[in-house]
Amino acid sequence: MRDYDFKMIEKKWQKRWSDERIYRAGRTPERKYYVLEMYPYPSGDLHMGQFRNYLIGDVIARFRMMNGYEVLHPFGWDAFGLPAENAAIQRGIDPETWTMKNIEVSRNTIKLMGISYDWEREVTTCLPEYYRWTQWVFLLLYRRNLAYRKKAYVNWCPSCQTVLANEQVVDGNCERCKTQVTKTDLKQWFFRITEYAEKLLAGLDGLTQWPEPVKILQRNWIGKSEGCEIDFDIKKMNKKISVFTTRPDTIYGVTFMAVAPENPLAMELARHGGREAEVGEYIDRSMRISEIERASTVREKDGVYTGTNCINPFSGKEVELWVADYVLASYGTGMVMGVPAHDQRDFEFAKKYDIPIKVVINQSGEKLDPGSMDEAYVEPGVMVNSDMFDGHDSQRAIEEIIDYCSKKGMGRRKTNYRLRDWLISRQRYWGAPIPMIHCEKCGVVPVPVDELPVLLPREDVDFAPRGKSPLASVPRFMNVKCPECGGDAQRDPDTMDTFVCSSWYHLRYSDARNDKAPFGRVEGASWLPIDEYIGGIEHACGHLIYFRFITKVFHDEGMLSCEEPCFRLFNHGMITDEEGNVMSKSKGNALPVGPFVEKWGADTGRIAMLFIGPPAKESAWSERGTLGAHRVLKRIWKAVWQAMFENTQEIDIETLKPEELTLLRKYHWAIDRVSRDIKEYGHNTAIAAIMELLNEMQAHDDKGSVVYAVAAKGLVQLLAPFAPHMCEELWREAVGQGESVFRSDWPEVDRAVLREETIILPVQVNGRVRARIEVPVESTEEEVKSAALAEENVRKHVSRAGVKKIVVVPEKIVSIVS
Ligand code: ANZ
Ligand code: ZN
Repeated sequence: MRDYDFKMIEKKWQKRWSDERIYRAGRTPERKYYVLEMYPYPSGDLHMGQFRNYLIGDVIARFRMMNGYEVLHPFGWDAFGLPAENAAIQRGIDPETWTMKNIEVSRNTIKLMGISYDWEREVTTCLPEYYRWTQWVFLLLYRRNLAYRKKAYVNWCPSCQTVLANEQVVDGNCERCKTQVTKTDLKQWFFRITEYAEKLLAGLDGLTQWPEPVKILQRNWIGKSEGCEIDFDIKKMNKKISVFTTRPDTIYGVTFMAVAPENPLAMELARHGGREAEVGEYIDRSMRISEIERASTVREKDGVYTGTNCINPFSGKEVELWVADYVLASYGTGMVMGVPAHDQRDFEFAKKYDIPIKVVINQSGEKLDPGSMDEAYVEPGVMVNSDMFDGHDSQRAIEEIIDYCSKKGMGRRKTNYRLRDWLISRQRYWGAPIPMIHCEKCGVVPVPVDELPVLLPREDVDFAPRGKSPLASVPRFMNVKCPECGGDAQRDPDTMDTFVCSSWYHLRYSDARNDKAPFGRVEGASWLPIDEYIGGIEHACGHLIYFRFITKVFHDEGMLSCEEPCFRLFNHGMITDEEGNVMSKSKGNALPVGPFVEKWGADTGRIAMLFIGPPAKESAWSERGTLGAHRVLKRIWKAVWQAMFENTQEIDIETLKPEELTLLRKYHWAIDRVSRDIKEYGHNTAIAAIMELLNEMQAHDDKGSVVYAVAAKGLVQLLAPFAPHMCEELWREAVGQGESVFRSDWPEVDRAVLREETIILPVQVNGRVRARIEVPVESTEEEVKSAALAEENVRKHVSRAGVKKIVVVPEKIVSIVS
């Protein structure tokens, strides 16, 4: 037996795998499996904590390879963005040099860990060969009328003379110079994601293998609400205003109206009411508060009267028009009808300014007295003080009133979404230039597709923020000829949000070197959708909505057959230090990979990382874990070398000694466990099963037996996805195989050996049998539950709200309440 010389082994196989291109994905696979981990931002070197999701994905990719799939497991870099620009400003290196250096360092670190990426498909979003197609995506959206320009408010620091991102505004002040931030309006590019609100919402129902929390976050983010718009006449002004409400049943309780400060109507009403000064001052003040603070339920509501009134179309009563900053300009019509008796925000507002409170909905049987209310009554009930609707059930009256409004021409049915269009312009240098040209004569003209990419200028750029895009001061870049009239024109000086780059990278991987199109139709159809996508939950409402949106646009363009980018999403837990702080460079507790691998080897790091706990849960990294993992590998190394692989007779169960049968059973049990656990993200328990098999082998006296050899050979295969280098070495040198272990067939469970009995259990959903499942008698409760929930017909009957309760009566029935 040789020593376990991990340094030699890891170096040797990393080179061989790369030379033999064993991770290379084909063009049009027959039986495909696409495993993807969210790509990183190259801000320096990658540390150990960041490897968890890459390792989780790597095990799955290798497992699928051994199960006869053609696997696509690619990698890339989210390489545009602010940190590169800041580093450039601070250290005087240009952003590209800084970024490419980080990529180089991180790539080597990944290679050290032996992850099965197909480097021939690597994408780097800041390179022209990639961002050319990001620009193409922009033009695609423009052509489909999904990209448009409008004025929008942005955070503005009057001292730095620059636009600030939300995260650069701290307590209303500029992060850098502490000056109070104001708002300014700039013409900016938007993607019309709201056009896809309904599709994005409906699509969630089909994503049965997405974590429920992500879907809930997306549903709330899209925030569909159904109601109506009601029109009010403004007094002594030939003008109507409309408000969006989900509670038209409270229309008789309106005692004031409120307009958002940004709404141009606010000043118009103030002028009409002769209160320009007061209102103007109020607007200035409220522009300094962020939307988040404004929408906060705890902040005291305030506002100012415009001096103008309007008429309730139902009651004919006159009410005051106010400006209030709890009204959001970007939602509904940027106006609300104030119903203090039945809306808490309106209640607080009315209390503060002594506005009347009129109760129009009573709890059945009980009469509410406005004087004694200390909060709004928001529940449904019976309508009162509402003319012809008195006595009606308020819930039903919502529909009646909407119909009545439409019939009388006083309003219309309306569905609103919280989702806003996606602001993609950035007044920054380090991003993909927006491929548009501004011509005095022709207006806004797209750059012709065959002139892409619009290259980011590398020299003579002043990155320091000066209140406009850095590109605006590079004449070489800005001055162009108009593609339409040939006259002098200007480029758009803005760059795109980096979330645009990542909204389509999963598509590029299907055909990463294509220089005629973002990807080929055939390649896209062959590889997409992603089979498993692994990353953090923090992207639930950003990237994970954007990439669904862009995928749907490609689908509608006829370039993709799938409508969703991926059907299975996994959110991994974070790696922390022993005190429970998330491992990160900024916290100073990041474990560098290079020295670790030097000391312990990549395989030890991989086992330690994957054995640390369930992949979905947060887990603490420890020295002890590393030591334990290293010892296990050494034991396995020894146990495998002890086997006599020349013994290849067929095993006849009938003639086996009891000790041999025990080992053989354990082996088949381990195959079953490891296979199931890898599919269900139980990487840690899969390793535990391999360790149980190892214990059984070590307890086995006759290391020369055929059964021992069979178990040892199988163990090498089962462990290969987790500790690929050591297993490849054992496979070729100890077991004596000529081809890579990753080209071998995953071992098969022999149920006859397991002698596993199964039973059939009925599965009820809300009291009715919807399926029958066959499960092993020894299944745990969790296994029975997940088998039940995996049934197609069960899923169909579990309502959108999900599972409320699930009860397993052992060996009898599974009952689900939904
Ligand atoms: C009158 C009313 C009475 C309302 C009542 C609620 C309760 P969702 O469900 O989130 O869509 N609203 C409308 N536009 C607004 C804006 N631009 N800024 C702030 N609030 C706005 O909320 C719809 C409700 O939010 C609407 O229904 C409106 O208040 C308010 F007892 O109208 B409601
Ligand atoms: Zn022109």
